[in-house]
Amino acid sequence: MSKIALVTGATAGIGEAVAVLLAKEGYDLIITGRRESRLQELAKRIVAESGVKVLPLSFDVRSLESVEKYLGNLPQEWRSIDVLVNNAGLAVGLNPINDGVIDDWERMIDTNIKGLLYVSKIVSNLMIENKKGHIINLCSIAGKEVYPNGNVYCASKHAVDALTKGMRIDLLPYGIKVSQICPGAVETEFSQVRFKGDNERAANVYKGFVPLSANDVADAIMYMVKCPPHVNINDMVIMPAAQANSSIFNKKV
Ligand code: NDP
Ligand code: 8X3
Repeated sequence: MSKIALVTGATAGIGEAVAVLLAKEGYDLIITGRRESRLQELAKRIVAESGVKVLPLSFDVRSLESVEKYLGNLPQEWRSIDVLVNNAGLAVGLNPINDGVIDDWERMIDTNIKGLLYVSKIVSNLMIENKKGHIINLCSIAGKEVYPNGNVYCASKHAVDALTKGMRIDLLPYGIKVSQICPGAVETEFSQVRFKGDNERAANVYKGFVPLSANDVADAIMYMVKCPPHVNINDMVIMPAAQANSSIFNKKV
């Protein structure tokens, strides 16, 4: 019987890369993201390249109503989800707390914490029904450490770190694995989003060293996915070799 994986935020970056790798492993895929046309294009590409089934669902994880509408009413053949990658997330702004933009704070808290919770509640109940499952949360080095002006983004990822631990305890009796991955700097659309389209500032983040690629992180996620049933990777911190912690880099500029 084929296996099913759900990847949130598959329209770019890490989510897109892991969706492609899961399909190569033969998983049928539910992919989500707000950008409908990108989602449809990715679905077509994956079907052509890997021949698996793909269900693209375009919605905003911040909307409980939408999450319930799409994930709470999955067609029967898509309800037996084996792997959930809780990837949709973002940083918006990089300001000191006294100069924080309330709307930026709300976007990060609503997406990174509340969106992850809305998705996890529905999918963990499906996994309990099916008596199997593996949830992998995208945390960050920002969920382990705090860096200057990272305040609310770091807090949202510290919340993911705590939620991963809590979910692992609560879902243990049902045989559901819960893991997280905590990457350092990965060159994706992340900094373009953080700096609101200031692409020069975004590109500067990755100058002078080799950052992780979305594929590097996707490979590590696939390692977690492919562990035998009795093995779970609770937590993985993955960094560029040129990054010691959240703020110390060996940049050649
Ligand atoms: P990208 O910006 O490249 O991709 C983010 C993805 O999340 C997109 O597919 C986007 O889709 C989706 N997304 C964002 N907001 C929402 C929303 N409200 N509803 C649904 N989907 C949403 O960034 P990354 O691939 O780098 O980030 C993926 C995850 O990895 C995030 O959780 C991020 O915090 C984490 N991370 C990233 C690191 C990095 O350095 N890049 C390092 C550590 C962790 P769309 O816009 O179409 O909705
Ligand atoms: C993304 C990595 O260090 O910019 O989570 O917070 S960092």
